[in-house]
Amino acid sequence: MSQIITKIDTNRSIPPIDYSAPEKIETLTCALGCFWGPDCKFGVMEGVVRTRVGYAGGTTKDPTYHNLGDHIETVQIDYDPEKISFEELLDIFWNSHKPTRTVWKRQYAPALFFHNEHQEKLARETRDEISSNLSEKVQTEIVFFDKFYMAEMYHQKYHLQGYEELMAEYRHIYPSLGDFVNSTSAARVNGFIGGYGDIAQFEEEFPLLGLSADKVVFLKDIIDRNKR
Ligand code: MHO
Repeated sequence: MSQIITKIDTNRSIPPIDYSAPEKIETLTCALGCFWGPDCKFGVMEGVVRTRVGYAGGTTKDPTYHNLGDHIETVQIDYDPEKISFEELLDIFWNSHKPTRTVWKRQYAPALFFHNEHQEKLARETRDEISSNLSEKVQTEIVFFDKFYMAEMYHQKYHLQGYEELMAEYRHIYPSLGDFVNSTSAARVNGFIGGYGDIAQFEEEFPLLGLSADKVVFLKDIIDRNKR
């Protein structure tokens, strides 16, 4: 209910990209080392609705960043299956790490946490295919998704949170950090800042991001610098 009230508050303008979410949403949960990067990489992709980072894959109850136990830094992506497929996201997963590399710390182990049989089948098939072309053993874990613990707020959209100029606007739009984390606009902007997406995509999407004109210029400068 409070969500709806937020959305009709005329003092704040919700970014157009956040007006509505698709009816059908699917989730991908995976680990690719430090979760700040994959939060950006997936967050910028068209079809990705929202992202969050957290901990999964272990048995320790209520892990925190400084008390992770046997959990892994994990990113969770809600996406619109009409716009992007699990296959495409899985492809990015495999292309974003070296599956044969020995893991030096469980916190950074690559893993795919499947949510259903369809995801499991595709994950195992692609793993076998990759494995058949390699002489070394694939170390990447493919395991059933059990539980995801949300990471501390300062880890969410980490790169974006580093820019006070932009955060001031987001705080105005989304006084609650939870709404900020769930924002597609925030996911895209975090991704652009992290070095993903390109100027062409930015030119197309900036009118939907809900940023003021000078912050659009500010962000474009960051993207330009990233690409140099
Ligand atoms: N090397 C990074 C890892 C952070 S990530 C959330 C750092 O400590 O700055 O594990």
